Amino acid sequence: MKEELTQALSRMLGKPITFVNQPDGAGLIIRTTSANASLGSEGFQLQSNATNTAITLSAQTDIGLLYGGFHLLRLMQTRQPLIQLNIHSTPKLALRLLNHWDNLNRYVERGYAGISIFNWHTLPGYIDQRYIDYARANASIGINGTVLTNVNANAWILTGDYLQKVKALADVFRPYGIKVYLTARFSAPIEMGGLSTADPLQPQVQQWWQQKVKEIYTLIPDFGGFLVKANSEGQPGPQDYKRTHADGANMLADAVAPYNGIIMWRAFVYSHETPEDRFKQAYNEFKPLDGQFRKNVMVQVKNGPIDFQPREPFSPLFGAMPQTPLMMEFQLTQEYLGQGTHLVYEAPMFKETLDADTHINGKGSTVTKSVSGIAGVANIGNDINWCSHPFAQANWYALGKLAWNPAQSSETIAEEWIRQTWSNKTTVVNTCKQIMLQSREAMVNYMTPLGLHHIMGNGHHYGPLPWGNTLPRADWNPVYYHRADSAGIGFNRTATGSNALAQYHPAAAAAWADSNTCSSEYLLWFHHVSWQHRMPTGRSLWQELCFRYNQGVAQVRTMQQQWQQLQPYIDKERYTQVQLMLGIQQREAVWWRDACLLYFQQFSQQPIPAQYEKPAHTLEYYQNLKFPYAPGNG
Ligand code: BDP
Repeated sequence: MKEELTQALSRMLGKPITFVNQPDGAGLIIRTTSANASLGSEGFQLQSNATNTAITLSAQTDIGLLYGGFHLLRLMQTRQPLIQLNIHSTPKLALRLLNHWDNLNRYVERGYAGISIFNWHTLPGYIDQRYIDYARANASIGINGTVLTNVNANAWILTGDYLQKVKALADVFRPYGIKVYLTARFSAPIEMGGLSTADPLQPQVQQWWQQKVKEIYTLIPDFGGFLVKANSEGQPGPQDYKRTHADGANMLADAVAPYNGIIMWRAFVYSHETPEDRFKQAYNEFKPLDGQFRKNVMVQVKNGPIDFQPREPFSPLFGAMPQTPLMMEFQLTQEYLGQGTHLVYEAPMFKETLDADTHINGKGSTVTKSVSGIAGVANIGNDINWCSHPFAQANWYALGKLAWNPAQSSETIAEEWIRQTWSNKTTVVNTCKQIMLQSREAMVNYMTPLGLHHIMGNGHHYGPLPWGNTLPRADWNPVYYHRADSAGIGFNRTATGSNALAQYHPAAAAAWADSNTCSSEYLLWFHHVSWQHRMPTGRSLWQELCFRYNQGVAQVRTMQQQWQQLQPYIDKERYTQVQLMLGIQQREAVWWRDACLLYFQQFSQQPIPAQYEKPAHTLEYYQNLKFPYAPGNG
């Protein structure tokens, strides 16, 4: 902390900083205190004295002091007054994690910012300054854990050589309050241990994991534990042996329990057989297991029931497993959100889920109340600015800030980030804020308005593919999700359809149950409605669809104009970078709009109203586009 304060303060104040052991009452007084138990192990306090000549930073631990030090620096950097400070801050959630989907060969699954920052080849001998800066950046926003490896796991991370490398990273991260976690490949006892089975109820399998865990904790005494993706998308798991998710999770939980480790067991599952409605899968598999998990197991649930779409209703698992601690999984990397080139500020999307009311314990039972931690699938790579798009860092920032305090508004977080990243000038702050705060809604409008979902390209998920119907599993195909036909469009998830709505508390379901009162944002998530369906705006559904797609394009054009106004205030390099990216975003918004409207028009049989731009090409043209260069194409 001393180092951080010295570095930052000497630069901000333009003079050297001195530390003394016997303060004379003025300046910054730093002390650890055991008196204030309410601060816990990570909280801090910042208080001015009566004459405003001194500020006292106190915490119970060094990590608390570090968080408090960063807070003070943030106040200074964002030009907040430093008089009459009386701040008492503790994290609302205990676990605040990044999940890297980084493979051992440094390819980042769904990564759009270069290759992995973790260079397994040169570790442990070479400690890249980046590891230290990574820890500093994370600590400055309260992140206290990181899963280094992809959920589609490779057992080799658990070999002795790799563990030495993991230890080197853990040693770097420790002073910054960051614990290291790994993904565990369920079949590792077979692949590495030479066993013939990975059945969690077999004693030799249990022993293998116990030995492995002991080896890890000998090297890394504060190792956090494992994140596991099992029996999902081809990953091995306990069901391969006719055991349950609880059997698998508990076996690992028992192995790490003596060392206070935890298991984060993912609920992102869908069965081998094509289900009637993929929406219902995670709930169907996990809800019955509530109460069967060990105390140190957390079930990690994606924010929505399908898969990181531009807008999803909250997953019905939140609130539905009262005996099991849940982790929230958000995706920072923009797999379905324009990937590396679209400016999308995700905080409003995170807030939408966190603030949603599950009604489980009466009105006001927000999703936040049902989680013990938040994980963000990292958007970090070895690009020079970490996240590639200059605005993508805001999503990393927002994740940390919201995990510390989910009550903070998207706007406050945006403003803090803008002031620290771009400038404290009012025009820059206000204009960037406008751009950021409308960006997510713009993206929903030009990609998947009114509750459309999963209509993007196969595999790489780049670009529109509403006509997609060629994959072997029905629920991998866009047509499965939008169900457009001459009668209408949307997925009927009411009692007359798949009845996924029944997975919610009746009071939460009530808001979506009737197509005439369901909010437009979620309409096609839950209803198959006719093209003539009257929307609250007075337009027909078809007209509303045309309106929204065009609105999305208009919003991106507004973002472009707003950015242009900032040219005098932004350095040329970053100005140009954002300008060019917005150009791509605008062209892709037009592409999404035209491809989707032309395709859906085949069913609606109605014209695109005359006030809107006409598509530049035929539907066939869009259907024939190929993208061998799309990231994730294999
Ligand atoms: C999907 C991604 C895939 C991940 C999977 C997961 O397309 O790359 O492996 O989620 O979360 O969104 O496990």
